[in-house]
Amino acid sequence: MRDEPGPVQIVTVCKEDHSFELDTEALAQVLLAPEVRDKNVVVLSVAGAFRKGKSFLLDFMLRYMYRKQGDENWLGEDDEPLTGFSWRGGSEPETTGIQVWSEVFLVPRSDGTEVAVVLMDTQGAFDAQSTVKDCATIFALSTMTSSIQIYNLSQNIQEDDLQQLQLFTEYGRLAMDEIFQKPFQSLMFLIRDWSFPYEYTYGFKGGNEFLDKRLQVKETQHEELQTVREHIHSCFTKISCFLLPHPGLKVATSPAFQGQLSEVGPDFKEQLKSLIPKLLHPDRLAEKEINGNKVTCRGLLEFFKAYIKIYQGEDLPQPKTMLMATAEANNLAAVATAKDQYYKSMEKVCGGDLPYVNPESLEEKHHFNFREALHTFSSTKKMGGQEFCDRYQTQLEKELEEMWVSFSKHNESKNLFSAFRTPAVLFVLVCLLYVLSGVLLFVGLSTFALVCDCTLGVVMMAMLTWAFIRYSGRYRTVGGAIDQAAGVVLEQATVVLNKSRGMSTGDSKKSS
Ligand SMILES: Nc1nc2c(ncn2[C@@H]2O[C@H](COP(=O)(O)OP(=O)(O)OP(=O)(O)O)[C@@H](O)[C@H]2O)c(=O)[nH]1
Ligand SMILES: [Mg+2]
Repeated sequence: MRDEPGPVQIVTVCKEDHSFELDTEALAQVLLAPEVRDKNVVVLSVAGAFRKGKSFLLDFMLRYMYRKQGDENWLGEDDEPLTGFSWRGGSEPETTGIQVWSEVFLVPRSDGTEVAVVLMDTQGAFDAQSTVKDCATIFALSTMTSSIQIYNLSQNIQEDDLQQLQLFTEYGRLAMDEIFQKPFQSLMFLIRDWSFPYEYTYGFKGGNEFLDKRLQVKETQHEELQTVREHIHSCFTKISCFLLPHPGLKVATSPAFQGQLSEVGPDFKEQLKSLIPKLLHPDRLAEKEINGNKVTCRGLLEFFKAYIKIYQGEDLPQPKTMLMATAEANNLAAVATAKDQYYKSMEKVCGGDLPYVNPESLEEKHHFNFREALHTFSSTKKMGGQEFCDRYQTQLEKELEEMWVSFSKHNESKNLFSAFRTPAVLFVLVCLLYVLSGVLLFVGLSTFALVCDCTLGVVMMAMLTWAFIRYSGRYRTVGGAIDQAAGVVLEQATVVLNKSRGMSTGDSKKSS
């Protein structure tokens, strides 16, 4: 026996570290029920700001699904409390994460097929505990997994509603493997408490006219407004809008209201009776498609698992508040300008083909330009406050230091001696070995002289190899090894020379 149907929490948001968890078992229990698992799935989700009656609306959809057969009065009795997804009055958020109804409804269509309908409720966006990333993830996940997303808005479509939609859908698009022409399916703007029926009538007709006007892209519009609209058009295959009247003051303000229809405004009831059957009409229910293929309940479970993994990973960029994003852009631009200024000034001193500069005077120039670049950075107007800017200043200092190291190395490579250091060392080594071998042969130590000759041969081979590598530019690792070996020899020789010089000056001091 199955339990009483009810909401099932499938995605939870951890309040402390803002991470997401998918309850695979719970979702599997819903989606892998034997009678539905191989049916094509329709997912209807409701998303939007918190405390705007999302769960309340879904509960009327549940009533419709349970009672539609033969019951004209599916909306309910006058004194019947409204149950289903948990909803309530008050100012604090109610729904968390993502929930689905435990029962998947099988709906027969006129063509003889059956589809499985999943109803999905989501956590309200922009509450006091969620970050932008939390809201974006919930919205993106529900949009990616649903075939009909209802964007629940209050009173009007404001420009910031469109901007949020753009941000959230872009976040969803990022997570999808390929960029499709239209990555998501159907989007329905549902405007609650519509107060201007004399301009646009309640329902789909007025709604679609209103939406057309709002989403119109005009040549005369600012680019920012155009981009938002084009983005929204490009993301969804179908966009519609429904204008719903205010449900009455009892619904909105009474703490004792339990959902009894007697206290709901007649206009609201009438529009619900029009909206819900249209939305859930068997032949209008759009099946979930991914990659152009219809998805079954079983398939949906796999997509859920894959998508949540993407949002749990570290690969996606962090969506931020508008202030944070703007401040970051300001600071990055200031860092880039300062770096550019430093680079150009140093290029004038020692860049490209300019001749070798004395290291000390180059360092002086570096310090001067470094200070100038930091000054440019700090005098550029930036948002985000001092502490935020300090972080970018540290980054700038680090990057300038790296540039300085590379400039100084480049300058060093122009020094004629350093260019010929390796052959010079090898040449001196050849001469010394030659003389040493002669001396050893003279005193009769022919075995040692032979060793010397062999070493001399090796060094000469190294010299030739080095010359070939420098000429051809190939086998550079071998060239690097020879350079390194010559460097070590030179270093050791300098140490020995310094030591012997130190000893001799010590001796002369003692004797004096
Ligand atoms: N003004 C107004 N209030 C409504 C409407 N529909 C429901 N409400 C009331 O809004 C309040 C919140 O309803 P919920 O369904 O819990 O809202 P929600 O959007 O699911 O809230 P969260 O789960 O916290 O995001 C309840 O007191 C409802 O009576 C509506 O169309 N207009
Ligand atoms: Mg809710």
